[in-house]
Amino acid sequence: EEIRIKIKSMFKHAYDSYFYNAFPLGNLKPLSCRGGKFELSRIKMLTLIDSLDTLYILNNHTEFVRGIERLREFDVINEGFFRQDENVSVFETNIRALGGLIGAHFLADEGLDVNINDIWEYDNILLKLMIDLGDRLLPAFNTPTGIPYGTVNLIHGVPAGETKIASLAGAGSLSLEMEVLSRLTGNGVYGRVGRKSVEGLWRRRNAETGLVGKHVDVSTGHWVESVSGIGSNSDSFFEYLLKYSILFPEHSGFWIMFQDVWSGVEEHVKVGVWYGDVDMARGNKGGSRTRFESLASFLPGLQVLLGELGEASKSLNAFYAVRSKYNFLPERFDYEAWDVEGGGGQHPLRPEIYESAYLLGRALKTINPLEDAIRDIDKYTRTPCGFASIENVVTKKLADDMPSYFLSETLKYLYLAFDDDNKIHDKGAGWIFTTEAHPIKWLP
Ligand code: DMJ
Repeated sequence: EEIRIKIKSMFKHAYDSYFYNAFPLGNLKPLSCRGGKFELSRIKMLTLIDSLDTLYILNNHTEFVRGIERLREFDVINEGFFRQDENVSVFETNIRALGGLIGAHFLADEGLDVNINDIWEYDNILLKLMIDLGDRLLPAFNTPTGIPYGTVNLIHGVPAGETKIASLAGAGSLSLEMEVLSRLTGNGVYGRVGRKSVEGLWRRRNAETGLVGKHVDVSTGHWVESVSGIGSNSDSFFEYLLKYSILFPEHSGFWIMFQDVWSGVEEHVKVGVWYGDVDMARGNKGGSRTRFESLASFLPGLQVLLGELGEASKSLNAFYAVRSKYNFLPERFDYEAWDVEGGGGQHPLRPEIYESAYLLGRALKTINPLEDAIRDIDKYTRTPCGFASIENVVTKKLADDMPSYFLSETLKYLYLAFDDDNKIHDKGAGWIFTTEAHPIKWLP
């Protein structure tokens, strides 16, 4: 109970600080105590949208309702919440904003243990905002391959001269939110474009190794970066293939696609417990880069979903050894030199290692020792107005940024790891978390 209270108070500090210093801007700058915009999705109230379902899960139902009402007000004043003349990353906007609205909608609509409708009448306002946003993302998918552009302007569509190069994770991690939006609205278009983009990427895997590259040209479908790996620019592509196949087994193609590419990763990328980047045609026979990226620590969580608990424990232990060296995972770590890779010492408050620890802890019915992680976050990253990313894990120098996923993911997973009775765990209810930790479930 003590630790849950601690995490709630950390969340409150982060959330209140955002409100006092940054709202209605998207992000908080926790060193200069002011608001800013998240460079890749410069939309208003982004941190609020990303935080809504965490508020509910941490039992702050009053603020959850107040937050939704704040979105409604802006929707009225702005004549359309997302009528904002901003070029945004399709991926970041999908996972943070669309996913945030979806998670909050599920909880407002049916709730977990508390039915919000006892204190306030939910009228599907979030669904209205989702449709507004989903429609504004759609122009990005209009390419010869179905693989979407990385950026779209929320009013004018794809900007003139926009790069045709998209990342694997960026183009291939839109399927869950888009499918849920289709099922919520009865309009199949969102789900179709989401599926088509994944299939477009999968079809272009290497015929020998099954591996996919990290960057692709959306008009020709040619890989422009043939490096293959599970970390940066790739991670959630694999996560979404698996989660989609679990949540929507009626689309059996997703399990087949997952097996195709994941068996390639297991055979041609993995070396011991590490998955360093390789060339997609040669795999690790052509050598691999001895680099572990913090983003890749979603891996034990994925192994848990696959039922590979032994493998999950091994990889989590390896990643924990890196974390223990610096109290935090650096962005890039050379596991041969056993040192931060030059220039890769940042730690932007990422959740992946805690997410994996949470999932493995649930599967093994133990609580992973996350107290030290919570203590370190509080000790090194708390500032008078929020929590700050770390510029360098060695010196612990801070950076003026509190990413919205710190509230939507990092603190949520840490809390849930210690909240055994939370209804979100109920097996029968079938909740699954998106890559931004927004809870979703199957719908007909
Ligand atoms: C989040 O936005 C998501 O987890 C995404 O998949 C990766 N980057 C951040 C967290 O690290």
